[in-house]
Amino acid sequence: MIDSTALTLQVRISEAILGIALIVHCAPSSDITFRMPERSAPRRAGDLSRQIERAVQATQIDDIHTHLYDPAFGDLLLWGIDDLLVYHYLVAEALRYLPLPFNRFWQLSKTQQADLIWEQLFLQHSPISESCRGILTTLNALGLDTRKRDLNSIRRWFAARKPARHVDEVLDLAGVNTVCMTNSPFDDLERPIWERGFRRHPRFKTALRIDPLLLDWPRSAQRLSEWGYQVSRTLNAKTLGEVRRFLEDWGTRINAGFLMVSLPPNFAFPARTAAAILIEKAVLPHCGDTGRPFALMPGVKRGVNPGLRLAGDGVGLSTLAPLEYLCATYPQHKFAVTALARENQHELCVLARKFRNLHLFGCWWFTNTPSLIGEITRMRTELLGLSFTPQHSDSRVLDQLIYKWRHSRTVIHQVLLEKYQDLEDTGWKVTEAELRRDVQALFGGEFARFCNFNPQSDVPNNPS
Ligand code: FIX
Ligand code: ZN
Repeated sequence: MIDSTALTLQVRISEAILGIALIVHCAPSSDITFRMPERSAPRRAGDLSRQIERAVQATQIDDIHTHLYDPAFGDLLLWGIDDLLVYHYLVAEALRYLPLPFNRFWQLSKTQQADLIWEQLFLQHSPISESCRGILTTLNALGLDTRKRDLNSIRRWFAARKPARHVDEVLDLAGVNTVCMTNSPFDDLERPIWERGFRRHPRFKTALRIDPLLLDWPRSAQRLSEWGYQVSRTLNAKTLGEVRRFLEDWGTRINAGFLMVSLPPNFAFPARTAAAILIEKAVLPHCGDTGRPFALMPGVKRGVNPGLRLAGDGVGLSTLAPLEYLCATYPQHKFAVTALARENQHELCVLARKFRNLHLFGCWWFTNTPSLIGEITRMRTELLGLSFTPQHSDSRVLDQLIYKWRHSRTVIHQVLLEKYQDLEDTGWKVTEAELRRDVQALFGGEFARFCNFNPQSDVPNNPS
């Protein structure tokens, strides 16, 4: 029921609007026509949702950060149920329940660890965490019956897979076109394979990872010198020149798309630390010469609980002043950034509005959960439109591509639906071709544009 005061108010408002409309319409110097909001034949919400879903499902993704390896790296490419179960995300969750000293857990074989994790996280408790649910999404998508809860039959199914075919089948099932690896010359298992040379799989791209170089210089100095670079522990001109030669050699050898480092929350720049000096005097000159972007991943506290090994890293709020300084001081350089702390996301968006040499990507690690992907993606669209990359998978096990992208696609679809619905409410109609264009931008197109873009000029370096 509408009471009479409300009715009177409504009539007055309508009259006022009509009055304004007449004034605007009659004003001779204006070509603006004030119209009552009108929605001509609005598309039904269900139709819009289906069109967005089609675009989100059909668009092949370029996954810009994973820890997967080209199949030529043999056992370094992890896949199958046991690797899925011993993923460090699940180890951290299982060891909360397991009444076992950490070192006893690490003494077990991979199969035994996987058995324990399955027992604790899937049988003793319902598998509702994001990482547990991910395994079930993956198995279900591969056609396995999750209702049976039969780990051994799942193992038998994977054992019958041919690895070479499995790679392409998983990429196809995940709707992923290419994955970018994390390539480290400091990894003793990986380095010799690059040195020997191999035939590259066309769907595996490269990024040069330099955490040890920047964050553990004394040890890296020793390694570089073993590899024939004339470096001393002191960061003098000769040493910095040799570090540049090292970056050049490895950037070329692996054909790196960009350089990458993860950083602790208190990373400082400029500063008199080895990391800051190396960035200023070796990494940035290298990026300047080659046009390679530098990807920074701030916010990780390594080894908060070392007994958990890879599962023992934590998160901290980063100071973003160093990033602001980098973007402002090196406008010709390109910085791709994902921050680990939820609380850093808003400041990062604002920073990206100020600096077009800054590209935000992904919901990294502890933020790769449906609720946080939704929140962060919504915030990014509201502040940056479509000029960011909402997600990377960070997969360590091939089959994870299936769930990480299924779950992310679902959330990205929801956010886009809200955003396009808001547009439709104004009368604006997005065509299906425009939807596809926008989703392609989000799923790799925008990152590719950023990589080819010269932030100093008005036109892309490489218009294509
Ligand atoms: O530094 C990184 O690239 C992180 O993604 C990893 O170190 C981390 O262990 C991980 O797998 C997160 O997803
Ligand atoms: Zn990673």
